[in-house]
Amino acid sequence: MGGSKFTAKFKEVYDVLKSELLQDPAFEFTEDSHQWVANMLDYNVPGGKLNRGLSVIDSFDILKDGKELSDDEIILACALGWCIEWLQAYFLVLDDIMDSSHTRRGKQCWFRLPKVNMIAINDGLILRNHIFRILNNHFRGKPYYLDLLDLFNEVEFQTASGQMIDVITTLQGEKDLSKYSLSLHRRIVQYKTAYYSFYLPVACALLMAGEKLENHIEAKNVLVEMGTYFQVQDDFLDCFGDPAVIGKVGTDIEDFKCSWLVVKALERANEDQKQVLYENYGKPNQECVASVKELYKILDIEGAFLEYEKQSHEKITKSIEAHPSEKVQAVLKSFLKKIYKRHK
Ligand code: DMA
Ligand code: MG
Ligand code: MG
Ligand code: MG
Repeated sequence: MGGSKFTAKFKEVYDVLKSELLQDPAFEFTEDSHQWVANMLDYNVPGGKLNRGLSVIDSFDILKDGKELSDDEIILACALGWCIEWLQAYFLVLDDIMDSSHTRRGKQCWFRLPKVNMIAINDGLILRNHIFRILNNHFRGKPYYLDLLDLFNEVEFQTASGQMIDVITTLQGEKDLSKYSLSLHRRIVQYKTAYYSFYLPVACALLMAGEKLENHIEAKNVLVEMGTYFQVQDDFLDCFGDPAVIGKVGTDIEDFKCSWLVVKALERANEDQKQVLYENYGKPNQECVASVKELYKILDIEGAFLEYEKQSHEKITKSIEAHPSEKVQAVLKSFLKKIYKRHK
């Protein structure tokens, strides 16, 4: 995980944005509501790896090609990075409800706190609205403001659509493992993860650098590929990661998720082993979960993952090296370095 030289500055900007949001003239805060939002933000926004947020300023810095960033540019790039972290917080608060998760970033999921419960849904909406409050505050006068709004709207739509297909494939009464395939998996993860986690940070940096996004379709394709790889890692860590390190306890097996692991297992299983999967996958019962994990061991799904990781890294590196612009190559490589062989 290559640290960013902007980490300290980035964290400072969080406090600035938070205090601006808590003085938003469009809403008259009372002491209670002020306290609620302050606490909700601190609980949900800053506690992650910050990879996505930092990638905006790291990418922008590379695009400036050695030219020192002005104080104003630093603040703007950090604010955009935080908009992505806010977007992520919004999706995670709702994702944890839909996935019946218990822990996130080493703490109870927000909706699991007794005093929060389903207020978490509205908190998700508040987090979402904050993005556009921040963009309005800091970018209203910029020539790329409309492009930014379009970008955030489009990526949010793609992510919500990805979340939709992630959950509708698990619907009760239609639990059918035979429909799970690598192509379905790919479709889900491109939409639910790749656009917002990989394309969005770089697209933000490109817009700040005065670029037009329609000229960067190649970079977008590579970033979507990286995002797919990242979500395969997430699927792997859900089952094989250390909860103390990843900060969450996996639920994919119980939730009947179209995880890369189950797709691989179906590919490798004989008829008897398939039967074990059909009988145990998607049940909220620890013995069933253990049987599935046991089968993953027998089928050496970990070995399959390591092989995938290697091949995917090679393929992405080749696509990066085929890119005509060295600056864009550097942006993509720095992003790939942040995630290759990650453990959290
Ligand atoms: C997460 O997929 C996707 C979004 C848009 C939050 P996931 O449920 O696998 O994520 P996690 O493992 O972090 O709950
Ligand atoms: Mg989840
Ligand atoms: Mg989910
Ligand atoms: Mg997951």
